[in-house]
Amino acid sequence: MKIQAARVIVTCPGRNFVTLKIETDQGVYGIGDATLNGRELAVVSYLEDHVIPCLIGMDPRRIEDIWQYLYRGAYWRRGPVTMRAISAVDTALWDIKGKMAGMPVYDLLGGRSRDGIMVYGHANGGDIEETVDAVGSYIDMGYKAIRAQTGVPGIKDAYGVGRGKLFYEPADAALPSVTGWDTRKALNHVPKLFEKLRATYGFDHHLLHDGHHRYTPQEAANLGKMLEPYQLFWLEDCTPAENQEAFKLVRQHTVTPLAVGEIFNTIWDCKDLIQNQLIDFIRCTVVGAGGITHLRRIADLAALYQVRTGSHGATDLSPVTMGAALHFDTWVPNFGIQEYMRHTPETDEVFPHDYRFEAGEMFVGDTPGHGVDIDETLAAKYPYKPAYLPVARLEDGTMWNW
Ligand code: GCO
Ligand code: MG
Repeated sequence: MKIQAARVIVTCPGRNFVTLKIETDQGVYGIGDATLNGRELAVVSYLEDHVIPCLIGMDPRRIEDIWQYLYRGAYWRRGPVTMRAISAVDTALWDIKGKMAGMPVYDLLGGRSRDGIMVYGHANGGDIEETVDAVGSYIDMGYKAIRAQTGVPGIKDAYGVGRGKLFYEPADAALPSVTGWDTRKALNHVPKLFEKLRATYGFDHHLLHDGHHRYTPQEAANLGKMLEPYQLFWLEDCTPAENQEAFKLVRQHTVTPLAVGEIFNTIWDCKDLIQNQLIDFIRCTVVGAGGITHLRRIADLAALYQVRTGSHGATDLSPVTMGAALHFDTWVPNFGIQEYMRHTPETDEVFPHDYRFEAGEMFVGDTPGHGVDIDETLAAKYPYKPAYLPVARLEDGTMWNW
């Protein structure tokens, strides 16, 4: 069996997605997500110019060998562009493997560990009252877990506050828009949101919050301590994680559960965090961290230290990633939770899939492979549209972490 052809499909049904399609000489094809929000075209070139020429003629059944070839063979290892390209190839090959075996990917991995996958949605609002209402609407939709983000008085375009109701789309301009940040204002405000949420809805639902890399370790520890009475499911990206040791300081001061990893791209980014039990959930994804093959390694390491998975699942991860992630989540023994921001209807039309949402959980189908396809005719109707993530500056103009 050989890889006969492969091509990259870029489409923008409301936002940009990059999809790799690998075709074999036996008429079976597989698809993988290669979307890197705001840097999509870098991955397109990496795949078209440096990966696809090497793939032609390879045996698609050799998933591990191809992974090792693309990782070690690049010489320049790791990084979001390289690892997204590898992820896309890996995911497409697992899709092919499932189709050839007539089995859904979760069965190839080792079968079901659960039926339903608990997911969390994104509730947000311009102020605390709006956000409290938004959380109520997610509770009404049946969600058991809800992330809450609110506008902060005095901060321009606070992170996570969308303009629509269901869809917060951060890549909002052809060149980066500038948002503001002020940690003191956030620290004075965020605990009030969760105090109000618990007073309104009690403690029956999981509440999550995303710090989005904004705090220093000491500030993150302070926020974690202040949130303890509200029993969050997790505080995410509380401080930048390039320095994994920074989490030691946070961990010393708070028992608020910590989650990190949506921007990680290999096990090396989180090895120390996991081995020193500095986090409770690892957020790496199928699309970002080397595909199913590498994410499985990360999850197995995490399991040794009772760290659970909590994969990123924002709108900028395509339905291909969502489908593959749900198969992974159905199998992985140390599952924690899956982010599910929902996609727009036009996106769901471009990417037909068999997963479904019901009463706060997602369920995969039993279609062989990962159960997601791409309608190339429809995809062609939505040409690429340049879109960048915002940047953030402090009030004195200092560049900060968006
Ligand atoms: C999340 C993420 C997103 C990211 C986005 C970047 O927790 O869902 O932090 O909000 O900002 O995925 O492209
Ligand atoms: Mg996040």
